[in-house]
Amino acid sequence: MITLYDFSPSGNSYRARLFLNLLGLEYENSPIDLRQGQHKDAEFLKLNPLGQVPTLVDDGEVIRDSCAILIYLSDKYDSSGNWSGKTAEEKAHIQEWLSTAAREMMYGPARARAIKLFGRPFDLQEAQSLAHQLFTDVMEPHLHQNQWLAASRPTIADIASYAYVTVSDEGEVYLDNYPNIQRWLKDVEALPGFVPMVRASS
Ligand SMILES: N[C@@H](CCC(=O)N[C@@H](CS)C(=O)NCC(=O)O)C(=O)O
Repeated sequence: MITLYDFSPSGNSYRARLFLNLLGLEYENSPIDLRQGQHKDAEFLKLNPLGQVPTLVDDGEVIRDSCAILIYLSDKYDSSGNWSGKTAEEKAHIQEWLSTAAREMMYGPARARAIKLFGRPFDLQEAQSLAHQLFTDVMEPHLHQNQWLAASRPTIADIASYAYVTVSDEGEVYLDNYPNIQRWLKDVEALPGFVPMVRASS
């Protein structure tokens, strides 16, 4: 039995939730309310000493970190290898995007959103500028040439990247100048099993 500990407005949690649904896997959702500080409860810290969501438990195996969860689920439950990459080149390109999702995506669009929605104490202009740099220099040109991020089909690179791009407007980072990113968002949304991100502002 898979249990996902998550917080619905969290984009990192959404990465795991979206992928579980795309794979059609049954799982139990265990909400951890960050606003109530539940992620620092002793019971939860026993599972994930970092006190972060998402955390996934599968048959006693505890996986923390959204990208690690994507790797785990694809390796464990997608025997085709479509999601996790089939060649050295695909695997390397997927890893590039997972690293980008963990760094540039977090310091850019995710941070801008966290400042606007949750009052996190960072520099909004800097985060918005990093987001536009990522979109302008990296994602838009790549998606102008390619339908998907890391292969000729969707992979976990797309799932990791989609979460914070789709709600970038919640950090007042708008996608009007990025037609290829907008097209790619729609392509992800057309995947069978897709579930939308819970917009924190809704
Ligand atoms: N690298 C981790 C980051 C997880 C993370 O920062 N989660 C946030 C919610 S989006 C959290 O739990 N924050 C609470 C805290 O760090 O105290 C991942 O990708 O899952």
